[in-house]
Amino acid sequence: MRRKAATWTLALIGGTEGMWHNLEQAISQNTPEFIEPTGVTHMVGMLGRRVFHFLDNGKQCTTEMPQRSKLDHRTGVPMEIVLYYAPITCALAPFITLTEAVAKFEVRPLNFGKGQHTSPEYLKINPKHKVPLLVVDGKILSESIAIQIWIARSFPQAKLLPADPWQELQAISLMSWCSGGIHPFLARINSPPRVCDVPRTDESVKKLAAANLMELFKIADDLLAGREFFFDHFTAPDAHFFWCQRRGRQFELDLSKFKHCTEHFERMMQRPSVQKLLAFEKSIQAEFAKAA
Ligand SMILES: N[C@@H](CCC(=O)N[C@@H](CS)C(=O)NCC(=O)O)C(=O)O
Repeated sequence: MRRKAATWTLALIGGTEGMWHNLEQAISQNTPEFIEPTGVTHMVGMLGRRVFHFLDNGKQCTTEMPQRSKLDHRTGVPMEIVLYYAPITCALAPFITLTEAVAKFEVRPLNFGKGQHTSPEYLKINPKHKVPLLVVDGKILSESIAIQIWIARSFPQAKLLPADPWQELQAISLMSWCSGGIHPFLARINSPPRVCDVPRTDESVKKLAAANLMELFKIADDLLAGREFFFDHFTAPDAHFFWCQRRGRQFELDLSKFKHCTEHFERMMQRPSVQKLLAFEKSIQAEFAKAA
């Protein structure tokens, strides 16, 4: 016990990536809420997943785990992670998981209002003209689910997918459902003419999409009954579903009858990663409004 606590102290003071990794491992194996006198710094608790509260010579201090880089497994050199993103979109989900992983990443916001996603430069890297798009050391990865799996594999300490192989597949299945089952109906409400060019049918397209979504949110509500998250802790599907639910609410679907979904949404809103995302989104929207 004393050796582990000493590791924590070192991690708090030294703060190299390896030390923080040790600290995190120590925390996952022990309860963080103990006081262990180890020289000058005493760990007294953990606020959220990454913010630590400790005493330094009797003075209360709070520190945040520094962002970590994904290291290239051959060279050991930190990899450059870039997320192409746009406010409101499903690119919010990988922003949340990268933040949960305390990953060091750069966000390149695209202004959809100005058509930046259909610019020749962007089409060169993503002919699908969509976000999210992840670029890792110049290598391009599209599609939310592949991106989420890459993040989960690259930052295993964040446990963004369940450890059990069958449960992991269940998580991938859930994300596929968010992306291929729920998202297309949300997209229809967002832009009915993209799926039906018969004049004066917009309202009908929206109504049908909303009815389908109600059925899908009911399924999610049943899955979330009696649980905080889809699995026994926060995982990537929670981030993806959070985005689906947020979009549904933005379209003023009445989701209030889905009690477990509502509780999940509120729980997600409390997470520091989501708070960070919302603040970031606001700043980008303000920037885009100025540029309009
Ligand atoms: N299947 C893709 C869907 C991505 C997607 O539809 N993104 C929307 C934003 S939510 C987008 O970029 N739309 C722009 C467009 O279609 O031009 C995924 O899951 O990554």
